[in-house]
Amino acid sequence: MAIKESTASAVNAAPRQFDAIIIGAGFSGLYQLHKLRDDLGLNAVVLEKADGIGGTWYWNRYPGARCDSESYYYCYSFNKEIEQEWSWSERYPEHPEIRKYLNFVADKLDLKRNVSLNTEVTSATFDDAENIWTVQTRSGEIFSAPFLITAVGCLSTANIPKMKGLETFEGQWYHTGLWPHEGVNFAGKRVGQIGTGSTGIQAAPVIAEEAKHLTVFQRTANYSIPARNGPVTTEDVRHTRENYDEIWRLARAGTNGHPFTISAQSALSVSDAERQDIYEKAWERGGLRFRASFSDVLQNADANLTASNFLRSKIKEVVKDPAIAEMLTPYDHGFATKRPPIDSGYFEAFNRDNVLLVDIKAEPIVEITPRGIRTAKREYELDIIVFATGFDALTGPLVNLNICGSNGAKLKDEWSAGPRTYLGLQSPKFPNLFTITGPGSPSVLCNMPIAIEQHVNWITDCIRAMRANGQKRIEADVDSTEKWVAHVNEAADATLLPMASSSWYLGANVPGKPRVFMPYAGGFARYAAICDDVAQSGYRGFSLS
Ligand code: N01
Repeated sequence: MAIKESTASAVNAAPRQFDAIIIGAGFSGLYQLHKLRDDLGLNAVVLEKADGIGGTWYWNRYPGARCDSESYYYCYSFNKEIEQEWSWSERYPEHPEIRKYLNFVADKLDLKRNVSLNTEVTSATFDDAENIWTVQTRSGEIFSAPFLITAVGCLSTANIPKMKGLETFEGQWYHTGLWPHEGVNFAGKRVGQIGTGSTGIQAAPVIAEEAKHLTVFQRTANYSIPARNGPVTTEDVRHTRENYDEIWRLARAGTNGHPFTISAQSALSVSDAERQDIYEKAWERGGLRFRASFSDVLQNADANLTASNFLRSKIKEVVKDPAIAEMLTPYDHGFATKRPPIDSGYFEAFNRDNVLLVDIKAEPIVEITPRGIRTAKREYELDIIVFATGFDALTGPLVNLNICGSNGAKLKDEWSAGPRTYLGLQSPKFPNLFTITGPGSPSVLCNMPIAIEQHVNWITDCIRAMRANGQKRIEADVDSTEKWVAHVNEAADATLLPMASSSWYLGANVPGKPRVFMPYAGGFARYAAICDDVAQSGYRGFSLS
């Protein structure tokens, strides 16, 4: 049974003291708790806003929500028993199965007793004299600890566009990242979906099957690769279990934490026929691995164009109406310069009689009316509006915690021109605060569990070393942070990633957000080696006392 947050009586109570406070009970918070409690013997607590564990997967329950990484490697790698006991049912796990997995792990390691559910952190303040973080919660309860670790996820702050008239809408509206647990009954309903990112591309075909009518409001056309989802066979499970060491070795050795290698050959080094054959095979195999077809899809614009053109031709093959196919074809960015979605029947959905595509660049949304959505051309009558409009990614979940560091420095102000971190792990003026998969680390460019484990292991080793040396305070230096921020930009600029002007990697999806490329694009293996080297050097670039 998890710790339950006490309510009114807790107001103004003395702080509950811990060795470490972890915010968030998803993949990262749970593993961090295990490491600090079971390896270091610390009195650690996880504070979780929701009434269950799961983090991102607790909230993302929209129709079609499943993982785009394959199940056999979208999981922890630190525990052999868990590896051997758990088996996935599908190539891409659906959201309930991921929550089931996390509950299985939490129960197996007896983690829930140190998780305080229904505990929303509203602020965190550092005391320079004592080197202590004090965390306040929505109910007024106070927690304190020398170490504060944010495990709040990268895609956990919903981006709900401020659309004129939304409050007048007489139907129901939902954001995909805050989906009602009881589900939404689409039967007989006219549904409008705004957004065609990874989420919208997963949701649209499922909603189209259930609803009377679906109107998809598209701002930017997107590429998508078929997922080719299917059941995991007993043979698959056996093979995975027997080969886990090699699977993890491959995942950690690569760029994106996936257990496959990117082809060594350039897309421009082969004949047209050979290239077409390679892309066709990758298309048939499905999934994110498509972008590993050639070495330079994300490095060379001409190489990228070959992949983009292949995928554009596929849209025209699948979608029967040439005018709709043309509207669905992206021309403003190259394939994979934005996070590439994978789908189960997305383009096919536009062949259905009950699905309509509206290009809101050609006819912008003017307002939400009591009866639906009015564009510059006409009103679309709707019973339900689904906002698949993404997240205030990476920085949103951190800035919203109201973090106040050394000498009253506010994270919100320090990051007003974009996030400034050293290794994505710490920021100057915020001593003893560690961020798991924060901006400036590979995070969202990576298979998340691999990125999470690397960060949790590094943070745990750092705290272990500090305790062994009698050190009480660690803070990223300004100089090392400036250099790291410059290196993050340099790594992004060595790829085609910054070219997608509407990418959430750049913060472009949130009006007013600074345009800064946030994740580290230098590759997971390279990043992990840098972190290891910093640790071995005695934490170069940090001040310890
Ligand atoms: O969000 P997005 P998402 N008016 O930002 C549009 C991960 N994920 O939730 O492109 C009209 O990608 C916006 O248009 P534009 C994955 O990393 C993982 O789909 O900005 N439209 C876009 O079409 C993914 O990348 C899994 O012009 C507006 C869409 O809404 C990330 O989550 C599964 C708008 C938002 O797309 C985010 O994906 C699903 C406005 N005001 C997602 N504002 C897994 O497999 C935004 N849009 C684990």
